[in-house]
Amino acid sequence: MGFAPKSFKKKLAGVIGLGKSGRSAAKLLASKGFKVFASDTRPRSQVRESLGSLASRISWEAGRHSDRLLKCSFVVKSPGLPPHLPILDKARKAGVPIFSEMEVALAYSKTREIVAITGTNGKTTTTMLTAEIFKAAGRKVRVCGNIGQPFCDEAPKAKARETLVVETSSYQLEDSTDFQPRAAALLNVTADHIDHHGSMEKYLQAKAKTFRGMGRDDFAVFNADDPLCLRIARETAAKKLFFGSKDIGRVHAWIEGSKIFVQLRGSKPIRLTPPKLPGYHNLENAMAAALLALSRAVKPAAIQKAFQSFKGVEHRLEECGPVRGLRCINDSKATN
Ligand code: UMA
Repeated sequence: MGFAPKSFKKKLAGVIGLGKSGRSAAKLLASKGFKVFASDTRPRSQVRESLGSLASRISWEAGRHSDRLLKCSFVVKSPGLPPHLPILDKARKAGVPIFSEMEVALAYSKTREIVAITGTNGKTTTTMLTAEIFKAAGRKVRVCGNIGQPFCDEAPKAKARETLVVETSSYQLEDSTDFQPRAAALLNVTADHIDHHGSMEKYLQAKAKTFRGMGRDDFAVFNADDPLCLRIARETAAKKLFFGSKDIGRVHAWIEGSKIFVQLRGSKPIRLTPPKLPGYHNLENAMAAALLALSRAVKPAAIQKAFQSFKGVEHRLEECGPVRGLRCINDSKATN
């Protein structure tokens, strides 16, 4: 069962980890009338500094995760925390529900118009490009998630007509249930974060969670050239859209020469000039973003407009000029 705020009579919320997501969750829950007890293993002075004015509005501990957390009605787990941290195992044993920061945030959101992007690589660029396309179509957009803006900061502010464009990581997904984006894309899957999840299978299962809750009116976008994406595609009830280099005629977005073509069922192929970004993978990112947009009834002209103006994400495969004949690229924002 997902996070249902009204089901907790005691209104005692635990938050584990006080980085970006934990702080945001603690602030949101305190503003919704919960008594918050938050816990972080960093030294007291550091935790106090990062909490700022929130330090006087909630209870908190530093340097450890004490059993006081087990007295809470539920706990919110920061995404980066190892899934089998002793305090989390104790919570499971004691029957204390564990929720992700994403799930808490979405419970307070008024919009159902969620567009999610996940995958091992390319998430941030595709999230930004997708948001730009929706903006070019005149939609009101909020961007949050793994991209660096916590869900709890943005999702509760979203009005019913706004679109939430979210970057989801396997860390955020592993503790979430009831996640139902209206459109979602899986860009690629390669071995990653095995130290955190414990196995490739568990990593895949976390990624698959984006698509399992989707319904028959939702749209799921997959990379047709990636066997692991195809495997996850089998697990969703959503309408499937594929992009890829091969099987022209069976995919909904493909590349011919320097152009991208997109075609939804029953319509004519649409030719688009992709954004000027380096690498084949950025063509894949653009195809995914275009399919997400078309599935939410964005007009091709808005996609093309955003493709033309999109300059990429700062510190992501950013050209920084030649140095002594070498082409230099800044990719310092990459997490892999
Ligand atoms: N902590 C504990 N106990 C522990 C371990 C950590 O209390 O046993 C505390 C640390 O002292 C620290 C806090 O937990 O104060 C860190 O929490 P966190 O690792 O969940 O990090 P946040 O600052 O909340 O940032 C998270 C995401 N980080 C991770 O998933 C590791 C950010 O993604 C995300 O931008 C942010 O939430 C906002 O949503 C970063 C990332 O590297 C960019 N993601 C991975 C990736 O892209 O590969 C998944």
